[in-house]
Amino acid sequence: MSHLTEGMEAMKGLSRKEYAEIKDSIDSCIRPLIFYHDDADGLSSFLQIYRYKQDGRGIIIKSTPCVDMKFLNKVLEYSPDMIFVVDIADIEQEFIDSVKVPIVWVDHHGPYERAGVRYFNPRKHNPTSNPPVSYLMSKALKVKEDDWIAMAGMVGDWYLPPDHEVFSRKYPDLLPGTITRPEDAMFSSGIGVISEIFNFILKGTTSDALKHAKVMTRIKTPQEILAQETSRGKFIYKRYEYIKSLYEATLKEAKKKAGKGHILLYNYTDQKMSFTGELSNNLLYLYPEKVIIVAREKSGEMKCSFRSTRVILPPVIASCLEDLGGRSGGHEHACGAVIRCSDFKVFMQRFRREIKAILAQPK
Ligand SMILES: [Mn+2]
Repeated sequence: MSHLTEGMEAMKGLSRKEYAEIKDSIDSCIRPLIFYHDDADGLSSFLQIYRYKQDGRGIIIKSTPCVDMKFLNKVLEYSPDMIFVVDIADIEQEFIDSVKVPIVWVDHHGPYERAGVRYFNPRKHNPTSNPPVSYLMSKALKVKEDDWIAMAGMVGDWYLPPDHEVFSRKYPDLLPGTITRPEDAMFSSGIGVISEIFNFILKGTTSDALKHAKVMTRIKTPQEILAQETSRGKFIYKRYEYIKSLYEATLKEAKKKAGKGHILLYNYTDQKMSFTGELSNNLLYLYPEKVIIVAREKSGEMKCSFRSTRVILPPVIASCLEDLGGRSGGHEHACGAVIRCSDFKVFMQRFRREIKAILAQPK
């Protein structure tokens, strides 16, 4: 192995200096406004900042992962002295130019070219590196009591950190030492349940989600929720159970779509709640050989989530979308796209053909 590749291997996250800069900015502000993605990784990243600081306000970014001019009033309303943006793929340049408040952006998508922000993204060093933001935040802040919050975020993003054995020794009930694959942590461990709780309490209306996220800022231990030891824990668990029952019904329908083919396509319509990300992860776990597409129909568009263990998805999706004008983005083996309903059939014809050709090549 050359020195260069060794260096690349070592660089899975951010540099020591960058972690220190993130921590310093959190230490130096007094009224942080924190924008975060509406999933376990986003919530975990928010919670780590808020719990460390014991102050601030969180704003959940649902649907399109971009902080744009729609959110300017949130900034004016709270008048923060610093803005944090965590686990959000993009920030509109106009928003950056308009807020007149320092912005610290920690993310693992893209990277994008933006001016006037302090942008921390491991993909700027190594384009194949993709540790969750909850991992980056835990490396920056190193709060021992919040290690379970950090791990729930990572596992929710299909990731186990290199030192997961340390966590297993401290919390054998949450992550048995026998578990070494992130998907097993996600679907068959206590910490996986916490991840699912993080994902599920963010469902529904924004005000419901915020209410539950706020209670999460005060929870001391995972057992408080899992064993419903306190009224706070009970409050979180009850909401989780309710959403879980809705989810299970949808998953049951989706499993019926698994046939003999290479592709499992499940489409559904739900006006209130999206389970698209969770369903596609769960289906990939159950059918690891298949390319998974979960598509939710809303307002004339198909909001799709793609998963595959083998195919590098973004270029395939982009080429199938070429003249159709949809949008797509995400990671190599987990990504999303929005496609007009009227174009979906054509898209799927192309996609099936492409996938068939790719899977026909030797591994
Ligand atoms: Mn996310």
